[in-house]
Amino acid sequence: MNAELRTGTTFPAITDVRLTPILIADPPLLNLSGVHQPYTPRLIVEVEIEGGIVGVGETYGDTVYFERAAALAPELVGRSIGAVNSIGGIGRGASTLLDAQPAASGLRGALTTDKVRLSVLSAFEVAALDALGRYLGVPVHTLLGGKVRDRVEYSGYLFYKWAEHPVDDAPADDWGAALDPAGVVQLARKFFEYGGFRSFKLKGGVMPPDEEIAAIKALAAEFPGMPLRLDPNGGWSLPTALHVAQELTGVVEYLEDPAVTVADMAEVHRRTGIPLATNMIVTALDEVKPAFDQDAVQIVLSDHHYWGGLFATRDLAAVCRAYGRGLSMHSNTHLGISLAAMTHVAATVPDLEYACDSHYPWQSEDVVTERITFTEGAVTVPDAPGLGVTLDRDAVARLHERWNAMPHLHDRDDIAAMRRADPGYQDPGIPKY
Ligand code: GKR
Ligand code: MG
Repeated sequence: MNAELRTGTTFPAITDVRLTPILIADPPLLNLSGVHQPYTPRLIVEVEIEGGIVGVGETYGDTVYFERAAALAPELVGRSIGAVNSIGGIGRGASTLLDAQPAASGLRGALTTDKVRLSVLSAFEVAALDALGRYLGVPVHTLLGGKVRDRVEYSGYLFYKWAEHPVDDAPADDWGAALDPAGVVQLARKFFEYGGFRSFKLKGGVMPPDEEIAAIKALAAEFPGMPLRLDPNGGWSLPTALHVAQELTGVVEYLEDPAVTVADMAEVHRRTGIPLATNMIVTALDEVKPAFDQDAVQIVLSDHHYWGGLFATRDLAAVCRAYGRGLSMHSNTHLGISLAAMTHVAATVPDLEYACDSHYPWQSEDVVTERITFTEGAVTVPDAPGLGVTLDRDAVARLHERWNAMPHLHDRDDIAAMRRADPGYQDPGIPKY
């Protein structure tokens, strides 16, 4: 591309969009609903522009996302790469609750048709920004207005887990089992060695609440002064949530989704004063007002996938700032493309006071040629053009072959995965405790 194009108002058009669903190895991490499958779906998006530059994006990969992406992708073709904002309007329409809620999606609030659309468009937007950044020779954070920090802090995201999946031919991991307070502390030590994390989050809703309280207290004793969080994904009744909040006030920096309704979250905060974070009751713009009006949420955990992209994440940051709420980041199983996207946008948000969540340490496989590393709990903000990652096409092809070979795992279902270990297992429902 010539300099004239770069300085003018004409930008190359998108010529092709490629979608590749993949299955990536995932350890046996336990949560409210059950256990992670040995392999989890992700969708890789490649956006090619005139001149051959390709940008990459990543999003949730279950069937509902893949099908929507396939339906919307043709609408990208022909659009100018200089008009990334126009992507947000693709497929806009009335939003309805999805008839069949994919099993693991409930851990991030109710799934609507619009949340699926936004999750797809976010990957299109990230890929377009990657391509635009490569075309202009600037990093994505510059396209978002510029970074205000050079490093983005992440918390060490701990899970109760089994040592291995209870099925044949499953991927192995070196993290070991963590099923009691001593196991959780041991896991935290390993996480600290791995990435020097300066804060820890424990995925709760797994063990009876008093055991999880004991695990958090054991972490506090082992890592004095370190910010800690506990997240049962809305799995506690109001009395249980109040009990945990009373026990952990002053021990955790916040509780995450201790209850599942706005009213119960508001009650927990009103009666205990403990700060509450969510990635379940504020997951879309129309959920902001009721939760903020009732003071049910003090920190919103944004997820650029279902909020609709990196610009949408910055919009959410402005809303939180206006209401005096904190912002941090939610994470689900993801790879290096999404970690890079999270890091770019987080680098541009001025008042990011809490370390972001990331599942990335749990992923032994990736689709980028160089794994992203955590040093002293932070990722250095990439300054190379675009996202600053390179797609490993061989890895994508390999993981796509696995997706072809394992149709029964195309939709993440933690309940079904638990049933493979315990055929009589029933969905505990909410509240679990
Ligand atoms: O991966 O088991 C998991 C998590 O529970 C995930 O599904 C949640 O969406 O990590 C997430 C959270 O913070 O709620
Ligand atoms: Mg959460």
